Amino acid sequence: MEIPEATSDRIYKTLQKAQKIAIISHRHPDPDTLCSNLALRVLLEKMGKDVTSACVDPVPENCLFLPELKTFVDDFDPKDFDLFISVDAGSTAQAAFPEKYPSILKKNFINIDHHPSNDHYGTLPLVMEDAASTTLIIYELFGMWNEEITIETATFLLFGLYFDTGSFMHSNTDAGVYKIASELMRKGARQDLIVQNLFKKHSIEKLKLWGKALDSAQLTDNRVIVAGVTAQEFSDCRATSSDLGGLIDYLSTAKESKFATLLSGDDSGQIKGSLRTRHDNIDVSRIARDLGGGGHKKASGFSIKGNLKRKTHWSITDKNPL
Ligand SMILES: [Mn+2]
Repeated sequence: MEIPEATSDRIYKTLQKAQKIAIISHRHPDPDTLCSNLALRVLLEKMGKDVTSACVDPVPENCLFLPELKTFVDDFDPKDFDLFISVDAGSTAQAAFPEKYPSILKKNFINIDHHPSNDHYGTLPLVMEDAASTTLIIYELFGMWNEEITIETATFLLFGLYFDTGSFMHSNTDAGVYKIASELMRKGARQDLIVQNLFKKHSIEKLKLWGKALDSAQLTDNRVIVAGVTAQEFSDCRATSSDLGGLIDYLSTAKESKFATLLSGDDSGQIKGSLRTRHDNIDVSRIARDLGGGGHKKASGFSIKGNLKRKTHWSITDKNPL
C-alpha cells in the first residue's frame, strides 16, 4: 500500500484546520470501523479537537471490552461540526449519516476506506483497495504524519487488522500484515484481550442461533452453500443480528462449495445477505453488486426487501440468491 503523499498531507492539513469533528463508523459496525474511529479520535483529541464518534447502529457486545466504545452516539446535529470523517464505510448508504443529512457530503468530508466498491464519495477520499483493513491505512497515515502510536492506539489498530484478516487467515494476510501486527504488539497491543473477546466468550444465545443457521445449511445444485435465519428464529433464540458475526466464515469452509451465502431476515421486511468464498477465481462482489450491495472480491454483502422464510429448498442463481 502506497498512500499518495499529497493526499496524506491534505488530510493532515484538513484535520489541523478543523475544530469540531464527527467520525462516522459504518452501519452494523465491526471492529475495523470502530477501532479506526477510536484511533483517529485519540490523535485528534491530542491535537485539542472536539471529537464525536458516531454510528447509527449499536456497538456489538464482543467489542465492549474497549470502554471507549461506550461513548459512541447514534445521531448528531450536522450544524455542530466543521469536519466529517467516515472510516471503513464502502458507500454513503453504509455510512448512513450522509443519506440522512446529504449536506454533510459537500462540507469537509474525509472518506478513509479499503472497499473496492467505494465510489470515492466526500470531498477528500482516500480509498486504498490493497489495504487489509482500514486500521492499516490509519497506521500508515500515523507514520507519514510522524504521530506516535500509544499502547491504546496499538490495541485499536491490531483489533481492526485481526478482524478484517479473519485472524490472519484470509487471503489479504501478507508479510506486511504480519510485520505491522508484530510492531503493534511490540508497542503493547493487547492481543490477549482481542482473542478472548472475539473467540472465547460466546453467549448461549449466539450458540443457539448458530445451531439454527447451520442446521438450515444446504448445498445447491450449482455448489453454493446457503444458510439462513428468519426473524422468528432470532427472537426464539433471543439473539440479535450481531450474533451472526463470524458465522459466514465458518460456513464457507464447506469443502464442496464454490461460495457461501448467509441470509438473515428482520421484522422490517429486509433480508441481509453475506457472501464469502475461499476460491481465487470467484468474485462474490459481482453478485452483491447485482443485488445493490458491494464489498470485496471474496467477502461482500447486500440487503434486499423481502421476508425470509425457512424453506425446504433454497435455490440460488447469480441474479436471484433466494
Ligand atoms: Mn474493513
